Amino acid sequence: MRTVILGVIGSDAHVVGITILERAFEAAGFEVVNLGVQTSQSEFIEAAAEHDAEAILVSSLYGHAEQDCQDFHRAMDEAGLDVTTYIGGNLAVGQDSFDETRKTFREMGFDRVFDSETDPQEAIEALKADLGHRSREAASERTRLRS
Ligand code: B12
Repeated sequence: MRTVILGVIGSDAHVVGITILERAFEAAGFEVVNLGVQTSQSEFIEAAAEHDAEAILVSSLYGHAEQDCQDFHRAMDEAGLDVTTYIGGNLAVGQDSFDETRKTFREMGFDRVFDSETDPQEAIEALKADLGHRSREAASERTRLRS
């Protein structure tokens, strides 16, 4: 079964969103390791390595996501982790348009960025597509190496 790591990063204590996401991803057939609220970068990384996860789903509601996610992808690289990363929630404070917010987090290394209006089903479909794509790439790489 495909495992995803889910949690709310930093000092953020908003729990309702990840509870809904946990149930939706489980119903869609994923194994969900829910780290809960106030999760540090290293807790996400350690859990992903321990559970051999295929994706990390970061939630942030309180407006400090950009600070909390600084150097997250560098720390993942240093840990030798290559997993799909999504972030979602209320990611910015103030008047930024969501396009700006998406750009900021894409540049930080997240594969996909979701706003607080996201239907969990949308993220599930996106993850199925992204993981399918990665599996196909890995399979064709294996075939290439064998030939
Ligand atoms: C309930 C609530 C609280 C409760 C939280 C209780 C709890 N334990 O969960 C309490 C009262 C404790 C609280 C505190 C604070 N809150 Co508050 N809170 C809310 C409120 C009203 C609802 C949040 C909620 O539960 N929504 C329902 C769930 C289902 O929706 P959701 O959380 O958005 O999650 C969905 C999507 O965002 C998305 N999603 C979320 N994460 C991810 C991740 C991925 C990968 C994906 C794909 C999708 C996704 O999918 C989820 C499911 O559909 C919101 C306002 C609002 N209407 O959103 C403010 C809000 C989030 N809070 C806010 C703030 C500022 C705070 C405080 C900082 C206030 C303060 N000064 O103390 C503190 C922070 C405390 C802390 N350390 O976290 C702001 C954040 C502002 C910003 N980001 O710009 C908001 C937006 C209110 C506002 N308009 O100002 N809060």
